[in-house]
Amino acid sequence: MTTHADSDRLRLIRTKVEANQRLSFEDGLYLHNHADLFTLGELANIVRERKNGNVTYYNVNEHLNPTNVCVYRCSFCAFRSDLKGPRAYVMSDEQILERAREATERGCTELHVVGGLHHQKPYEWYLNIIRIIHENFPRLHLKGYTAVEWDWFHRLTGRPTRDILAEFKSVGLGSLPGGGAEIFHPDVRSKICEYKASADDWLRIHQEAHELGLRSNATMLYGHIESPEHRVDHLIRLRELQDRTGGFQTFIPLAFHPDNTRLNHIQKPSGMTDLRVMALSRLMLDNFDHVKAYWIMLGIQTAQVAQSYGADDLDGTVVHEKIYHDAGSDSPQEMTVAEIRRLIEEAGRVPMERDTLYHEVVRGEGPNQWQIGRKLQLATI
Ligand code: V47
Ligand code: SF4
Repeated sequence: MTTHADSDRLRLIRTKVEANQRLSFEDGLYLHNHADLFTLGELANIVRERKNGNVTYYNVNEHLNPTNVCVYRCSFCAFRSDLKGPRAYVMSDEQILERAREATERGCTELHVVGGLHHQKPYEWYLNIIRIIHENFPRLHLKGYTAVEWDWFHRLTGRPTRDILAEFKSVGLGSLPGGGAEIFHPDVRSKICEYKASADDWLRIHQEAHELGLRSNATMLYGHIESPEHRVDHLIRLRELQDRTGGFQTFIPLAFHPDNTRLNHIQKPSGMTDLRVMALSRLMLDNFDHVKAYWIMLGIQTAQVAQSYGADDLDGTVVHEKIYHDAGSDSPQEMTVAEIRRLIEEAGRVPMERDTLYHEVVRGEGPNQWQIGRKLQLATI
């Protein structure tokens, strides 16, 4: 039940949001636990429209997961396989290049490259993937490898992650995806993915990437064993790094999908929770330009509604997604550009195709005929 004290608190938070002032940890927790969803959405929409007007972005992309074999055993993961497991696969260079060719022929501007940490593959294997794709298909932006993978490359070679990032950049890496962040708080991280890169490693690696001129994304995996405090703490740690570097582009809240995981006794988060976390993220991350409703993970309906709860980006056409489909996602395997645009227009927003770095994409006749246009910022829309 809402009390007078409650409504005073909410009024104060509303004043802060309207004045473009930063929300505290306590504000975030209060919003998470007490604000009704409608109010939360209304407040998040103020920030969303201040930053991105009425536009919702999308991109034309495909995913490439070169292997699902992984030395780690994160309890939330249905994608990974043991080295000799029946589902284990490793793509050959030919298969990798074929995927990049397919992406190019479909008019993709981006290939999203992430995978498992294979017990037997050397550092050069991962480097070569970026090198050969870039040499053969230089127009494809390669958004590749999570901080967990960069940390693994450090463990393989003993070299500093900064040098490794610089080497990958020199052979064609374009930016970093936001995966591997999960929940930063050690009370949770130690239970769901104890051996892989720590929160400090994740944040340091993104800082190094930003210092090298590589932009990156950030994520938060919610809806498993974490509490509201852990979610707000996670968002504030990201906000603090963004204050220092300004290198993050987009935040993507990721809803836990339990099927085929060791946490399959947990129910997947409801649509109400998805929208609450989306709106809270938009409000707390006042220094992030974009918040993405990743439709593969949210489902098409919730992604559509999320455009009124803080989200200004739907990600892409996303062909060959495995991580969520292995964990029970019943979203389709891909969406056509026409479908994405309809989803956006039906929500009363204006669809705009972007490249990975948020430049306008100007399309000609055939799928391959596209040019990168101006940098998309609210002031130029
Ligand atoms: O790091 C794994 C998560 C992430 C499950 O940067 C799961 O543009 C839910 O980071 N249920 C990979 N989540 C995906 C990712 C991503 C996706 C789309 C766009 C971008 C971007 C990044 O998926 C992993 C992990 O946090 N994950 N298993 C699961 N069962
Ligand atoms: Fe491996 Fe990534 Fe799955 Fe963890 S989430 S088990 S690091 S593939």
